[in-house]
Amino acid sequence: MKTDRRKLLTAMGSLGALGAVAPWALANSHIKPGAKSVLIAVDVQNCFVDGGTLPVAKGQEVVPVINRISAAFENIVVTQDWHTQGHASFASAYAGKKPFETTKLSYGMQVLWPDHCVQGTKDAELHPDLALPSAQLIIRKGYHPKVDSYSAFMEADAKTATGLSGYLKQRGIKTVFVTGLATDFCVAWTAMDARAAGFETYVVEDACRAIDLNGSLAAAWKNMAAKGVKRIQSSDIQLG
Ligand code: VGL
Ligand code: ZN
Repeated sequence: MKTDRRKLLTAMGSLGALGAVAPWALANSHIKPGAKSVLIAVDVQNCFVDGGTLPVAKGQEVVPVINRISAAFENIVVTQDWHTQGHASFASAYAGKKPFETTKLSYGMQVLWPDHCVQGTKDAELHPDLALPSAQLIIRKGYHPKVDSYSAFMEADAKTATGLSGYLKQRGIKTVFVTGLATDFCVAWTAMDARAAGFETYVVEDACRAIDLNGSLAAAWKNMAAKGVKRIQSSDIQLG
């Protein structure tokens, strides 16, 4: 008798716990992007995969994931990191500086990178397996010689807009899904600026890979969460 009751209480306890979970969290593929959603594929370029000038570990793994979920989107925007030679974000532009060190520029701290994604080079081309033929806009960023731009919306000086926010708003877009490279730099900054511009914003975690420099990945997720960016997996997106 006593044990039965305990069993019953245990069973009720787990039912209670189940009841506390939002119903959609139990089902897969609960997010259906509509006509007012856009998929942004950030910087899926030769530069950021093996053989590139700033390879992100397992960077190429984002390609099939992005290709697959693209079927769910009517609207797709692609970005390209697009630097001038001798760009201010390159360590080689400063005597005595090495890649992954930092320096202070007029707009604040700048991480210094290896020379990468120079305009017109093979390194700056989109990854050859990225298959997004219906993409409507390619936005290039980081082309001002003295200003970096991790974000697809706003350059690092925090005042020069790329025009992407206006483009999306004029097209009636309300929701942004961010994917690509790198999670903790261009993806995170793009997602946070999308929120700041008023878009509902998702980052599709398994459609991104990170550089993770001195804890930058954990910091990026924390900063994104604080700004209301939602973290999801590609399996959360309903295809077709
Ligand atoms: C990126 C570092 C420098 C990125 C671009 O795409 O995340 N990271 N330039
Ligand atoms: Zn760059």
